[in-house]
Amino acid sequence: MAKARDLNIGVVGYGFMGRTHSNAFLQAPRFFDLAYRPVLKAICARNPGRAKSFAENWGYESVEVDWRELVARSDIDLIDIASPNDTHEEIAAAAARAGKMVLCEKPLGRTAQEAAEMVQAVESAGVPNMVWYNYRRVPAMTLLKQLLDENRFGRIFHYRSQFLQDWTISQDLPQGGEGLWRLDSSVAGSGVTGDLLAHNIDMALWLNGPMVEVSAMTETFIKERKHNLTGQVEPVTIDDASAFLCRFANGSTALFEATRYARGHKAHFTVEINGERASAAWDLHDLHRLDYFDHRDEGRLRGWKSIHITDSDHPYMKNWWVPGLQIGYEHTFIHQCADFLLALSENRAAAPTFRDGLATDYVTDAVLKSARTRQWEKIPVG
Ligand code: SOE
Repeated sequence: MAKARDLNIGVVGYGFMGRTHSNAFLQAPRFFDLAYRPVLKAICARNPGRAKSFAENWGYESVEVDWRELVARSDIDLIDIASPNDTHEEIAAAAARAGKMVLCEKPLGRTAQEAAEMVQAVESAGVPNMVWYNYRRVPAMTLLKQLLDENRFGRIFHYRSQFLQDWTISQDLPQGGEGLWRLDSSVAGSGVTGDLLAHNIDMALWLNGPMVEVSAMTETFIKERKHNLTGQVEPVTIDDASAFLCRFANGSTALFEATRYARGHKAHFTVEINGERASAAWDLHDLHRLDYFDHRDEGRLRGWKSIHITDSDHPYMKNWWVPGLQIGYEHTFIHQCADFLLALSENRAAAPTFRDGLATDYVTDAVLKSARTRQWEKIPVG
């Protein structure tokens, strides 16, 4: 293969997601045969000292403290937004206007309105774009998508999905500021609906097609918390738990739930799908297994099987170790990065695009609205 072309990356944000993305940019060309090689040109974050040590750790060539300076640089091809949700729209729009490719951490906007503006910005500039809904690239989930596309399930009756965590149960946990902005709705947009259910929804739209309508309820269990930025005890305005019923365009019915109050569950993302001929079930705590039931199997031997997704004919796995050896969470970002770079070299879009991210935001907006109105809410066709 010809020598890969450099693709100069500027990342905004050095938190948890800044790390997952940086690692993906470094590892993707080491494990996948790609026409582009990401070059970590600049990391941008407000604290210069910490940005500098982040740059040293990950091998960034330079540091910026103002994202506007980063976007203005002529040596940057791609802006990757890994900063809190309230920064996504402004940075993405400016980056697109400057002709940069734009990648953005999920959820795309705090609201569908913000996400729509981001779609408008990248589409009118004609720049490649993608949202980091990383769990689509868990090999078991990619395999499930292949099985559905091969129509092994027949008519789909049910879809079920949860994302359960337990890290905000303590009353003493403050809200807001670095590390805890997910508890501040002015920064995050919402609580678990935008943070966790967004993953369930993106996955569901991809696997099972568009949704038609939702009926939701949300709950905020702890009503007041100290705010890290003001030092004052303030009302909590995020949803701590969110659940909804939904109808899909394919006629299936569904149940979704996310919470940060399920004691004992850390990142229990589950997916189950029941069709006329087959069913499948998966959970993130055991991410390399897909449980599969095929009703067409011979009766005496029919049953649920647990497929260990580590063989070289499983999605992405031939690029890793030898059969039987597992990969994990960080690899989902590496796969997504590799898919983006492959799509770029083939001059096509890499999903989920910003338009796909908007489709998820339409659903999260409808979920929050339904919880307020106590009515079924239709999902806009996007
Ligand atoms: C929240 O705890 C969180 O980190 C989400 O923000 C991520 O998107 C999810 O993948 C894991 O949980």
